[in-house]
Amino acid sequence: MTEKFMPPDDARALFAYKLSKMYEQADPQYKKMINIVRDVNETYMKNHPDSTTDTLDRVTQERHGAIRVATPSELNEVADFFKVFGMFPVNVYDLTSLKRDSVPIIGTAFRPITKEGLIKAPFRMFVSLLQLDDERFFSKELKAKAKTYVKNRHIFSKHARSLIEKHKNEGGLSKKDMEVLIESSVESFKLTEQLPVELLKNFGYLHDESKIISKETLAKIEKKRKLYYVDEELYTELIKDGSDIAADIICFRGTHINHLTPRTYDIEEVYHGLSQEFNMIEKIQGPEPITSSTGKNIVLQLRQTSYKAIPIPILFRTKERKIKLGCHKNPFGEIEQRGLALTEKGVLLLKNEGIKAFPTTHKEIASQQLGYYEYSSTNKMHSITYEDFLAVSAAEIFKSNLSDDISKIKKQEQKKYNDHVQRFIQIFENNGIPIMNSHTLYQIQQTQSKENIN
Ligand code: OOG
Ligand code: NI
Repeated sequence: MTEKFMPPDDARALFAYKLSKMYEQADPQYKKMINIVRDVNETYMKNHPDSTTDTLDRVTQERHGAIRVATPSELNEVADFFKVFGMFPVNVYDLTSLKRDSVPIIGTAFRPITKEGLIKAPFRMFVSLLQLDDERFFSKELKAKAKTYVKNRHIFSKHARSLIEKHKNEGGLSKKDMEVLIESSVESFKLTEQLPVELLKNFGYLHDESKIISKETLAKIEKKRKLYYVDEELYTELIKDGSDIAADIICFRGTHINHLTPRTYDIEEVYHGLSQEFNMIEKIQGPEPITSSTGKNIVLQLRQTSYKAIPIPILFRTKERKIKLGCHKNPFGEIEQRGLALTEKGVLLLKNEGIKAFPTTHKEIASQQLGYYEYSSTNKMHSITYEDFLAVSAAEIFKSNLSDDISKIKKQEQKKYNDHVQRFIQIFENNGIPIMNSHTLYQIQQTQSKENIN
């Protein structure tokens, strides 16, 4: 008997695979990075066969992506879409009010919420909502202009939206419908159409920003493909008076994948490998690992690093309605190493006293209830992997395609801002897809493993 609906785990695996294929074209450096990561992981597994909870299989295919959206209505569209793939919002990341380098973003991550789901198709997506209403970042005028610009925008095509609606009504989609939805959505996650080589040749790639393209040349190319034009005036104004992030979010067709991150067992080694050829951010983000008495490091939560975006060519429409070649810094590349999920007590200890306050064995960490563990009947315990993100690291990662001075908040404007997180949570509540807290999920996993022993 064939199944009526395609299982969400299978759909997610296919979606992640197709997205990765698309992304190979979008970021010329991506494949090289993937090869370096795969080599490091294989060597690590050969040398440490029993040292990790997650298999080489899972870690090799594991990715997370990131997209950014402009409005609550776009966020709802995206939430409905990810639900089709068994991905639900977990945790809120407020990047607007960090000690340093705040950005006008509140985000969440859509991910599978069961252990089985994470093993079958480990794919997640960090989704950011631009905080246009935050007056510490945007003037009233600029906010109004940006909002008008994206008012009627959609993330997905009309047909894709009808399939998402069908999923809502019927509780699933056939394999055929799912394949159509995946193909169409992967298209929607592209930054822009790739510019034709002829055009780039004419203008001696890379991007001489002063070059206006003649009507004849454009007409010739537009016969073959649809081109996308970025409003130069708005783009420039957003970068100058708002933030680079806002320009990236507001001025394009919908949203776009801005990185697709593989997972590694050894981020130091990959960082070293990438540094030879890539323009890396300054360092590895996230907590330092614990050096344990056995000589094996214990990685806590998440360590991440990234290489900066190389500018890609885009087309601007000038105020005089001329078309000219320009460039935009996106996408970039990121890698990550995942470690032990900390309990709330563990998170507090790390925040207040730092890594030195931690015991140096898993046994001690578990007995002081600083981390989550799974237990099995043979009296063995395994650390539970952290499946989420970290706000401070995320803000640093944002720098990978922005100018270095990202925080344009003026000192005197740093008054506290309170209800924006609540409003973000409310968007999801109203849509019937409430944001979960990851501690609940880890706690369930730990408790269930103990119950299974008895
Ligand atoms: C998202 C940055 C956050 C991470 O891994 O922390 C992120 C973005 O740049 O849009 O992906
Ligand atoms: Ni990321």
